[in-house]
Amino acid sequence: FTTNNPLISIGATVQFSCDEDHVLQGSKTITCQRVAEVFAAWSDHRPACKVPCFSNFTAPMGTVLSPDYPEGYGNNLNCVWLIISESGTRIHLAFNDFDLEPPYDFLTIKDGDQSGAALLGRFSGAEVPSHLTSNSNVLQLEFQADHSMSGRGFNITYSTFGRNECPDPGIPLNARRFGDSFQLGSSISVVCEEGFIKTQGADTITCHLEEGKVMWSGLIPKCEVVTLDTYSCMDPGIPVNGARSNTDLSIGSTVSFQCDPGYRLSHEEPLVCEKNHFWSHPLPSCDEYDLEPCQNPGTPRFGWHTGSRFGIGDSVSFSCNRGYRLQGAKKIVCLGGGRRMWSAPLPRC
Ligand SMILES: [Ca+2]
Repeated sequence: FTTNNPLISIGATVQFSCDEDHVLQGSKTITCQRVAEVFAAWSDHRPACKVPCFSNFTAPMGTVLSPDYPEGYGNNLNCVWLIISESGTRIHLAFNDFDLEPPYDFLTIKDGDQSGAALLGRFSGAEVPSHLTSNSNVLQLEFQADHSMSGRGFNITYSTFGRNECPDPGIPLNARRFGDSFQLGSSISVVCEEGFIKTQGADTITCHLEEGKVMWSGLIPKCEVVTLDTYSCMDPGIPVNGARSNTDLSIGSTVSFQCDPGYRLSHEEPLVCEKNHFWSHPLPSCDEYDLEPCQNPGTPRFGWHTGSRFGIGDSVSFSCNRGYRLQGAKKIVCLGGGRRMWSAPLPRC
């Protein structure tokens, strides 16, 4: 609504409209009314232009924002957005910001059209989900909010790409990218600008086939400023289900890791902080392994054992024949671990 006239007379009506990306919420027309002898007021509040809660996106790239992002999305919402790309193409979603009231408000993403759409993910809370790619040319984003409390909402950018192509990884901040082809088999390299350090991803990633899907061989690199003490490496972290033995991260120092029972290190060599402020290897992971039973411990000569189960946590007790004394552990327990050991050696009688 625009006017050159600062004064609007009683009885005049004003019409509002929104541009095509928004829907009008409230009264489309309001009238200037007399309220008392000397007062006038509008018949209703001024309406607002809102991002529609239901819409289809058909442009090859775009942004999906939650209603009123980032001011808070309000209550009682059930929004459905469809991203529809050309047939034979796929859709890539990058989450730029995400904050929904857990667990009552959530975003569900489905791959495909209404019937038989596969669930790609259901997200809530403040953790920004990692990027997603569809297998089909349609993505459904369903957003539900309950009757109270709201978060900032979300800001998602999408792009579309061909079936034998990887999604455009963009040019990471503070970096130069080499390679412009995202076709299957192509590689791109990322070099951080001076003063920035690669905190995620490999130098080169290749668009390849993995489990029947066309995808980048690794994470898109990230270059970040790291306030590095001149004499140390960045904290390498601690593996999940594991522990770290050393807290000295200075150049030349060595850090090793242990895993909780039932988990095994993916590689044993300790990490060494090298002169270039990088660790000699990536952080190992603690991987679960199948627990196998212990072997039958046997019976001591002049004695016997009770207990016939040799699984993890099972125990076997020993006794000696009359006239013999037991030397060693009376009871042993099968311990977890790759070596499937008993808690003590076989006792003697
Ligand atoms: Ca809520």
